[in-house]
Amino acid sequence: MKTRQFVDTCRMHVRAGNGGNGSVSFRREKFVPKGGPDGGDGGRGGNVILIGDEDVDSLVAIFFDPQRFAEHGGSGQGRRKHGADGADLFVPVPLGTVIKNEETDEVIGEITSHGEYVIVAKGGKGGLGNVHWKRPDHQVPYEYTPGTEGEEFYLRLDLKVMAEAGFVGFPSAGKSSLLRCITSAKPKVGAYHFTTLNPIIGTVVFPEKFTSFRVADIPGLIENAHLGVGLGHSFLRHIERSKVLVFVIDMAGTDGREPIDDYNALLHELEMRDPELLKRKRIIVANKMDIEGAKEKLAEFREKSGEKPIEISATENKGTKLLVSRLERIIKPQPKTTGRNVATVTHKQIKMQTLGARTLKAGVTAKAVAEKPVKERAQKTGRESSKGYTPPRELGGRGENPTAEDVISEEKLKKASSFLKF
Ligand SMILES: Nc1nc2c(ncn2[C@@H]2O[C@H](COP(=O)(O)OP(=O)(O)OP(=O)(O)O)[C@@H](O)[C@H]2O)c(=O)[nH]1
Ligand SMILES: [Mg+2]
Repeated sequence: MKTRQFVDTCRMHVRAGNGGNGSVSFRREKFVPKGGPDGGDGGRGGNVILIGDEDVDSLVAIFFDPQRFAEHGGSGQGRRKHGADGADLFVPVPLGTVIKNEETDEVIGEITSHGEYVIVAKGGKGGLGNVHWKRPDHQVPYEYTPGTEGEEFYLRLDLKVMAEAGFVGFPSAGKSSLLRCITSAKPKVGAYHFTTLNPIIGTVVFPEKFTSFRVADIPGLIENAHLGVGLGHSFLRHIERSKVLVFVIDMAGTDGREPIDDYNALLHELEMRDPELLKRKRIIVANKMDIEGAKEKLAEFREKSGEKPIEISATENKGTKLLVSRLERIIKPQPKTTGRNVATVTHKQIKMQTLGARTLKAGVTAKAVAEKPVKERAQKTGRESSKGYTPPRELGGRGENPTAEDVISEEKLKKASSFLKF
């Protein structure tokens, strides 16, 4: 069966939950005649949130399941019961995901670290129940507001793999063999060109230091890759953010190639992609040093290029330790913090932020909002109690929220639901 394990671009259809409707209800109870209106508010719809997860490597899960819809808010009910809030939908994405609106091509956000998130579709607001319209001269209100619709978008996700080191080299130079030596990744190795068809990420782990860094092996580059020859040069975007580029050169000159020509061709291809890539730190690896004649070619290469490559034999696993220690010195990996499960760690914080979002001013951090006493926050946002919401002035209320058009009038309601008996 043909399987697909790596996807670096995909479409996604997101829809946040609608807000629940406000309720129209009147208190009916023994010994409480004409108990008055008691219709509660609707709950808010769930948001769709993309969250960075370092354990996710590609967009394949979204590619096969592109429609992600969050839960709707529940409707309000009698006895002033507030409808349930729709649950937020968290979609884990790999680090390095760029999120674009497909229609406008506008970049909505970019996720580059573990736990970082972007709310891509906001849930609708819950409607108001009829309890908000009660006045001494309007004791039987039938007004309410429906919940607003959740946002809906078509997105384009593009992945630029976030690996600290990236391998570049001609096909069959031994990039995948080298990745096998220094990480536990198991990319396919073959004695034919273009064995690797998509980027492979491996992790170099230092268990005693609790650190690690990631290395990307991308498909081979050849002359004129920027014109689309071979597999093209679009894979270079996966190493665009690498701190260090590792040039893997076949020093044995298999197929009659000259190592120095390979090196110059690689530099040219990088320049055609982005001249900035030439300023990146680079390590040159002279691979296949076990093959006869490699030593002479290396001497020639050194002379012509002025570089000092690291001598390696990937098949015999020689010289790889030196490469790893050089990479470590440049990358300086930091120990990771605990509590890596993004969904559980951040869910609470995000909820706080989305609830407090309307009171967030410039310079006020989400943390400060989260630390404010709940009551104070609730009164400001009008979330915990319904006091914050008042009908518009035209309808006898004190506030501006909601507007007159939002309100379903008594007349409209009766027309629509003449069968209802209140
Ligand atoms: N003798 C020798 N052969 C090597 C060495 N490294 C790789 N090879 C061989 O070279 C061939 C290609 O190796 P790969 O690791 O698949 O090369 P690659 O650069 O990943 O190639 P693509 O994926 O096609 O771009 C395989 O047959 C390897 O066994 C080495 O150090 N010494
Ligand atoms: Mg390969």
